[in-house]
Amino acid sequence: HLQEEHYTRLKNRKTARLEFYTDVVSGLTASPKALKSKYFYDAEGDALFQRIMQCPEYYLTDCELEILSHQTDAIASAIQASTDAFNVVELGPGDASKSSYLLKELLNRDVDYTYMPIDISHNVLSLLQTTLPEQLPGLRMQGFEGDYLEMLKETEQKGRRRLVMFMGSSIGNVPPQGAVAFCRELYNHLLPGDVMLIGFDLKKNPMVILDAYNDSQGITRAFNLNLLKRINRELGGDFNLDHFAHYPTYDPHTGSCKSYLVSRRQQQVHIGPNAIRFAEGEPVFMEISQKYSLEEIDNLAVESGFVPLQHFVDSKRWFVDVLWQR
Ligand code: AVI
Repeated sequence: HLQEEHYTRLKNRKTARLEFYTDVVSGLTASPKALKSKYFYDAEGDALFQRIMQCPEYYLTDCELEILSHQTDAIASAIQASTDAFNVVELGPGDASKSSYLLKELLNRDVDYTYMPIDISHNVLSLLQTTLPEQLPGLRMQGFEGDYLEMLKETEQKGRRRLVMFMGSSIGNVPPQGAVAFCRELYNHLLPGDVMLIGFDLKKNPMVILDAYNDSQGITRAFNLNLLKRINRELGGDFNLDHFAHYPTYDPHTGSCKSYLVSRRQQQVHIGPNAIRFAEGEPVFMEISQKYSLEEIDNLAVESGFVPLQHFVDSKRWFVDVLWQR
């Protein structure tokens, strides 16, 4: 059994590598050039994102932590009012530092549930497996390794609804139309009565937003450049990181915060057998972090079939966790 598991993991790694390669080459030979931000998160990218979350400019994490730590009671009550027996699923739990407030409150209320984190990273899940039961005695937990939507099927349990948490404004990392498609997929993978708790970053003073993606220590810059480093290491690329500049933007009308890497000169980069030309000043689109208004979020719920139940905003009204029901 262990051998089989090991073999599947190796095989998965191989297909993942191939997909990374084709995504990168097609993205960089397209016009305009683009890379997918999901590839930011190798071990070094994970560590850089941890450091971003510690930056004074990156307000998102603090705001959402404030919501979960200060409004735990209201959130738990709203969930209990909307469903009977349920399990708690979390998409991309990280270290579960946000969700653990709610998990703890539910344990205190003697709610009988299983915590089911879903992540593509084996490391994330095995780390949680050791840290969480210590932190939350009595917690029943079952991790699911894989794609969010695929694994969501596996979390179905007869006679139990699900609370599905998707924190951290990860939903902002797809463009608004993609968010509608993703939420519709979620809807299709859930059952009537299931609820979602989703974190969204709100529109606010554009300077506050731009600063969050242009921190003074240059960690966000390193986070973007790290993808080039990853391409060099994993795909045999020869990017010179000094030849690219980090260019963050925010459009307060659309709420789209987009970052680019701009080629500082005319140059040619090789990735395996591919030679890729960059003009001087040519941008590579790296990431979107979409910001929403509360009204836009309610519309997104309705457009994808959900009923918006409640908003939980932080004291600055910079971030919201919303409760939706299928
Ligand atoms: C993971 N995600 C919600 C972060 C964001 O704010 O879009 C990723 C990030 N990119 C730059 N800084 C943080």
